[in-house]
Amino acid sequence: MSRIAIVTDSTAYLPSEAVEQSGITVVPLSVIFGETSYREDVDISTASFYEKLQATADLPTTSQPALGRFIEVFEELSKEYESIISIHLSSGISGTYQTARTAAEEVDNVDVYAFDSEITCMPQGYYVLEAAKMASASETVDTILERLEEMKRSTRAYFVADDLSHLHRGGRLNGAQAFVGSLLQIKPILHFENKRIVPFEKVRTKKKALNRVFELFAEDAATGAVIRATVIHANRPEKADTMRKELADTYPNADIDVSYFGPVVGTHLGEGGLGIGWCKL
Ligand code: MYR
Repeated sequence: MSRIAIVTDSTAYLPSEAVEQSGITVVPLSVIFGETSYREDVDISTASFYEKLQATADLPTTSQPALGRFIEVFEELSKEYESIISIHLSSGISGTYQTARTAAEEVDNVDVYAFDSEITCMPQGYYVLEAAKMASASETVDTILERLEEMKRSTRAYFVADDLSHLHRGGRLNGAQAFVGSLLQIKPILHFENKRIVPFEKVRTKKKALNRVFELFAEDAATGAVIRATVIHANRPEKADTMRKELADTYPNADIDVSYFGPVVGTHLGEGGLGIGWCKL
């Protein structure tokens, strides 16, 4: 039995087999349609979420897990583990990490280390999988946290939304004041800077934006470094698979998968969003 438990939140959108095999505990965030709250991947699947989104005029909102839920999870794990590493979506876009930190202070019989991934989706998932692998190899908390910081330094993610108004409405788009009058006309490439989502470059069409994201990926991949990458999509699996194949054919040094923007992130990014995230191994 590993002495270190790994916890994350649902926005890592990890495949359920990986979660089960690695013994990871996932705390869900929720999407709210009208009066009804759905924990993502528990009460609502990603497919049903996008169906519901297409059928509703009242756009959903999201909420982070309650403090009490984190306390329950940490207390339960304290029965079997000495330490917990709890890895969360960027503190610049959600209060989840801060809530996990507060819960960590409330529990007595286990050491909880909350880790701000400063990103979300599968790039966050890569930290979680690495931490779980290291925990099962009996590495120490310090070694695992150092490795996660090292991964953070080489992690990149660039993404494009079909309609920026969702991010704007939810208050998750920073540094775009200049674009506000023309939110529907432009397709800026977005990325994380200092934990927040900001425009990286202003581009007029989605095609040009995605080509530029390919170029940014190429700058790292062309060095020959071993790269783990993910093409992330908001209900565009075929497009994501085409992108994955194109990248995999060009860069054999990159291990590329396809992942998705699930309900909570999809609420803010909107259907049709696409991106690539990667880190050097
Ligand atoms: C909450 O209610 O606390 C959740 C807020 C989630 C905000 C998500 C914003 C969109 C993130 C796009 C990420 C792209 C990563 C590659």
